[in-house]
Amino acid sequence: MSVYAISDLHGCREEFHAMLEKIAFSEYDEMYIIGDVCDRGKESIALLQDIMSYPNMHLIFGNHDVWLAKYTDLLIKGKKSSLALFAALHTNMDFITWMHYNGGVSTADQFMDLSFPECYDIKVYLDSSRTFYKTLEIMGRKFLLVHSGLGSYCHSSVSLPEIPEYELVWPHIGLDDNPFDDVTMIVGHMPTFMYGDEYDGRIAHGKRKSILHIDCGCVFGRALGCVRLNDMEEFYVSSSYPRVG
Ligand SMILES: [Mn+2]
Repeated sequence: MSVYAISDLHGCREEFHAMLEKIAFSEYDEMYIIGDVCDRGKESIALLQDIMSYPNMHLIFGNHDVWLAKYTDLLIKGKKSSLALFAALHTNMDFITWMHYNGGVSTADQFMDLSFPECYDIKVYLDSSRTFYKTLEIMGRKFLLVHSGLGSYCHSSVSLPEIPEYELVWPHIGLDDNPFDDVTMIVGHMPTFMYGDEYDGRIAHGKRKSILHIDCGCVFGRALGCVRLNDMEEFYVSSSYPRVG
């Protein structure tokens, strides 16, 4: 049995399935998706539905998953009458930020094209899988999986349950921002090319601390990265998206 971590799929469904094939993902394996399934890419909702169909895939929320979970009710209302959406677009800055600046429009369109039962399935899934970090121990090695890192709570005396959700999905962290000496952190959120050209399209490793940044910028035309936690082998699938950023 192998345990894998992947992050920031952002609707890159084709690349995700290519990765599952590459690693020969089976029913005996586990996959942790460290946030941001939807937005920006082409097939956000179909990808989310694929993930929902695997009992051995586990979602840890990222900021984009928080948005979708927060607004499923509004989008379902919008299917009945678009007035609800118009009202939100005039009054709700957070909704506008998701829609206009973070790729939410295409996700919302795809969601509202579904049948009502499919919409409710997604709502129930997101409500029941609302998780912001996961600790694991594999082959004697301890892991902490979290979308953006520990934000301003990055100190070794921190108690994970006390960290506000916002700090686990939003702040951009440094390459070495792991406060623990005996825990390997696996994070996404920040495409690795933003840490420097030498990391472009590759998983970035902390220089002094045990931390892997695994968002290789697939939706920005780089690559989809995945790491097998049993032996830390890395896998890559090239992106079909145009290179931006
Ligand atoms: Mn993110």
